[in-house]
Amino acid sequence: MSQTRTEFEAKAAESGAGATEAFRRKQRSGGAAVPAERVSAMARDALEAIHDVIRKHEMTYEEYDALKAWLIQVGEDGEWPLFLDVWVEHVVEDVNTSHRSGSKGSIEGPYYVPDAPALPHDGTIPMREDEPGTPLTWNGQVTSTDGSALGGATVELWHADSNGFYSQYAPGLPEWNLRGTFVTDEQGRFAIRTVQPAPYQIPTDGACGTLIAAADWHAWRPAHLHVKVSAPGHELLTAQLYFPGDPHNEDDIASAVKPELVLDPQDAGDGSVTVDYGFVLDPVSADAPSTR
Ligand code: MBD
Ligand code: FE
Repeated sequence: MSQTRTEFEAKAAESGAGATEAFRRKQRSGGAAVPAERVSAMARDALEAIHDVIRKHEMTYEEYDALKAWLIQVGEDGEWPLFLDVWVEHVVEDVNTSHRSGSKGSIEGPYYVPDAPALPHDGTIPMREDEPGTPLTWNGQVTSTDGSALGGATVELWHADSNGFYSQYAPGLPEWNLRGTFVTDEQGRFAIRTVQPAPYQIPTDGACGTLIAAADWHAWRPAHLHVKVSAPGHELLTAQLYFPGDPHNEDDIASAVKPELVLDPQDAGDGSVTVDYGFVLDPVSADAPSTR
């Protein structure tokens, strides 16, 4: 990768390869075996659902071949993580967090990277000296469902820049740009300085983009902040936060917006924006499904 390339030259196959590699690293450390009965039951139902679509629409052989060619392309472009996280993960998230009484979560998506630089409870996320975008100051508190403050909780934040690109998935950006790990103070509080992200368009030059163009859909997610919030004895909360008025809050391609996740930013009057938003974590209970 040459140093003179910029984020605007991002390629689907490059971000796809990166997301595939990152997923494999995560799997190695946390992959659990799925019992054969569940594999059998879910695979059979998935195949039957596909058979139903073929019968309902009387799929032609031309269409079957187009499907086969497209599936091969998804793999070649490394876009399985993108495809699954955009069109499937939101249901998995829903099923696995419905027991919670604390804060709503949302999907992780393909661009999380663990072990982002550690910062104090009050800190500025790593960014370029001339980082474009509206400065954003975010104050919040992490509590448990009983209202007690969670000091020493971890708030991992990652998001696209004001051009809609993620560090490590587009060229020309510093490795940890707009990625940081904050730790709350004794009152569970944090104060984060960053910049507002832009709406995000998934790569249009790969297989997912081919599907979007062929179906005449759009490729947009609303502007969003990604977080993972964790504290000992509590379930990990993976969430995304959104900005009011974004046209794509209503038609997110990844179906990951919930009304509870829309921020209420205030104009600070100096060209920057402040926002208050905190998290309530559910204590771990014996019968809760595992979530990451
Ligand atoms: C993203 O930035 C994202 O958050 C999701 C869920 C899918 C694709 C790109
Ligand atoms: Fe994202």
